[in-house]
Amino acid sequence: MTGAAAVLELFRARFGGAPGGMWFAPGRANLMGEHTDYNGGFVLPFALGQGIVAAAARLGGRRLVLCSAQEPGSAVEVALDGLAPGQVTGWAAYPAGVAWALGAAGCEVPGARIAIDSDLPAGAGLSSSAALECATALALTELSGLAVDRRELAAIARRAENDFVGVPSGIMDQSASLLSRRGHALLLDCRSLETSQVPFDPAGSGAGLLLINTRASHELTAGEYGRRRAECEQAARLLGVPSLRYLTDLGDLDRLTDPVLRRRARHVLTDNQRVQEVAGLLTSGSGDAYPRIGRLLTQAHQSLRDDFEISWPEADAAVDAALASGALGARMIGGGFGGSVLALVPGEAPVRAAVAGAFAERSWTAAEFLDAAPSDSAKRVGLE
Ligand code: GAF
Repeated sequence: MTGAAAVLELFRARFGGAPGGMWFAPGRANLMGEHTDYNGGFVLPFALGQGIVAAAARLGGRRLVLCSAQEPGSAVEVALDGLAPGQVTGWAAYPAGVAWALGAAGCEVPGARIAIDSDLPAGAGLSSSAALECATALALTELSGLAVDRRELAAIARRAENDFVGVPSGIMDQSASLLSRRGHALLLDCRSLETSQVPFDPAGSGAGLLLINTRASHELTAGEYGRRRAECEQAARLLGVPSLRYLTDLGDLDRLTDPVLRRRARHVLTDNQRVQEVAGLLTSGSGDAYPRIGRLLTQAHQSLRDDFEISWPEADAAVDAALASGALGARMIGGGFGGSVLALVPGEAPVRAAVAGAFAERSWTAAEFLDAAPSDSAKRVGLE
């Protein structure tokens, strides 16, 4: 049993009765633009078919009662009145943070029971946290009949993560979960927050997307993410620009005397350019678009590995094995230090075999291969 049926069963078993509705929010993969979002730059993510389902019902009294199929143990109860950052920890901080951020945005949040289920592997860098926030945000607003614009909802979900959970992430993941469209990647300008849907159908051009969970778990709260963000802010300050987004010329970087800051800024500048190049290639529909996008993916991996220094051994080995077995390109995705690799492949089988072999040779836990179909954004769901 999966998806809506499983979460409905969980709701009935834990709370009794039927939910008022069920909402699905997808995880994301990112085609291009890593660590560019909080630098006011460009990103090009797409929603996955996998995500979080929340079954929710209104509850008299000002409290949330939360349970999750992935978190055995008793339900977590959160009082809504006087809710403040620091009061809730662990997985429940994400939905509680959304209730808090909605309240801070002037949305009257009802008491609710919420049961949660996920088919996203945890720690795989596929934005299970943002999916949890977005499923909760849709559930709480729709249960109370509030129509909140999706861009605003993304900002609210991000605020939950930044200010309630304490992770200094950008706006990419929540935007991907709430604004994506099937068969498209979402081009997001993180400075103006303008978006456009870029047709993205590799299968239609004889290429496939393979998502490789390296099983090296990633943890955004672990400090390195925040350190990279601080380094970027320092580089922007030294260069006299509001954010690294304003850089357009590699020559500008010579003014940074610190080699580490220079490398960080170079990654952001070149990745912003790669996002625009990939979006241009996809829009042009040119015959060699996918081989060229593949090469850009691999360049991005090199930049993330050497300039931003956030790759990890399993990702490097997966990228090398994918390229050696015919992939058009491959790169690590997400915040770094663990998680997944995205490969653009002419055929999956040789790449799967090569990656599996590379991991077995090193006695690493076997990698997991996942579908990466550009999918629709969060929505209310029923039982199929
Ligand atoms: C994580 C963050 F949540 C995003 O905002 C983004 O910065 C990403 O890492 C790196 O591109 O997913």
